[in-house]
Amino acid sequence: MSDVNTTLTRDEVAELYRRPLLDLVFEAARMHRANHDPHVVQCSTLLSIKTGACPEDCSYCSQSAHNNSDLDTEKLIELDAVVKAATEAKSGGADRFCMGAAWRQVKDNADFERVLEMVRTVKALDLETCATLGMITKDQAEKLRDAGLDYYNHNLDTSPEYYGEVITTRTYEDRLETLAVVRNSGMKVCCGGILGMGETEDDRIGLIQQLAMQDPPPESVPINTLIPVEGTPLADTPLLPWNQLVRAVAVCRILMPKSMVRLSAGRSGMTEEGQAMCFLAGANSIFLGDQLLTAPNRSKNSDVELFEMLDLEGINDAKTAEAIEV
Ligand code: SAM
Ligand code: DTB
Ligand code: SF4
Repeated sequence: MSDVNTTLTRDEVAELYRRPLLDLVFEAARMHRANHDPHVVQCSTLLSIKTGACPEDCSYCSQSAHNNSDLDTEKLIELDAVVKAATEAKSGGADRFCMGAAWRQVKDNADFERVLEMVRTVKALDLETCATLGMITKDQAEKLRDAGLDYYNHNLDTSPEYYGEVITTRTYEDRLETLAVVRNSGMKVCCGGILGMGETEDDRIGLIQQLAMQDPPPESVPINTLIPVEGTPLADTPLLPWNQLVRAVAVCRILMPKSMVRLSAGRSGMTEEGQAMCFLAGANSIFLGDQLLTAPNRSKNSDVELFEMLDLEGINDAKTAEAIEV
């Protein structure tokens, strides 16, 4: 029997979200321990394979041609550069590699053939593979699947109501359609959003409702907090209070008990105690490495120290194993 609640109401999600914080975290931790090893946090590394000059107008994004960030643009990179980055990611302790391209949609051209080759090569390095390339067709999804792509990332970003305040060049419906294409191809779905874009608590609840209502729910749920980027319309957005992030992580864990809940962009702006609370509430994946797609990430060394402090496993390199033994 499916345990997916496709009739989940906004009020049901709100009831969870607004429980006393420590009761909510306690329930999420219980759910986490029933479904996952609570001592393991999976590590992924990101690589931007095509950077900037994106035709979409996502108001948070450094890569949109509509925004004025001072980012250097770059055409689709060569296969060699991907092999180098993936090899380094693996020896640096990641077991998952995610490639992102600043495209509105995938086109059937030589670039797509090169991306397929990238996927084959990264998969052959024995890394879990994920890509986020914008909208894709059924045929493209099947080609990516056949090349060895495990997950396709496509985020809903926020609630249906707030979405139009953030992006106007692609609709919520377009996103749901792309997600259906991915799901039907047999690849795993990676779908989450961004918190701290000036949305209300009700919008955060609405986003989680949309994620948890999918049947089946996404196997992977990235929870990003806004990285404010100079030159974007959201550059001066007030910081999300940490307890809101913890609540969102906990509700995702309770409503999508088997999914990977990824504490994604924005960790650089968080305290270590705040991150610890997110791991307790069920987050079980991070991005490891000094860079996300275009923005800086926490340093790997500080994450090694954090994992040691919290007795967490998941950074798989020899140096870390030694450090943990000491
Ligand atoms: N162009 C593709 C797309 O949007 O479908 C893929 C790349 S896009 C950069 C991947 C995701 O990164 C976005 O959906 C968004 O959720 C997240 N993201 C982008 N900029 C961000 C920022 N400044 N802060 C937090 N998350 C961000
Ligand atoms: C996701 O939800 N977060 C990652 C991944 N999917 C591709 C991307 C975060 C990007 C953060 C901003 C940047 O580096 O440009
Ligand atoms: Fe383009 Fe993706 Fe950035 Fe939107 S989030 S502007 S689609 S790269």
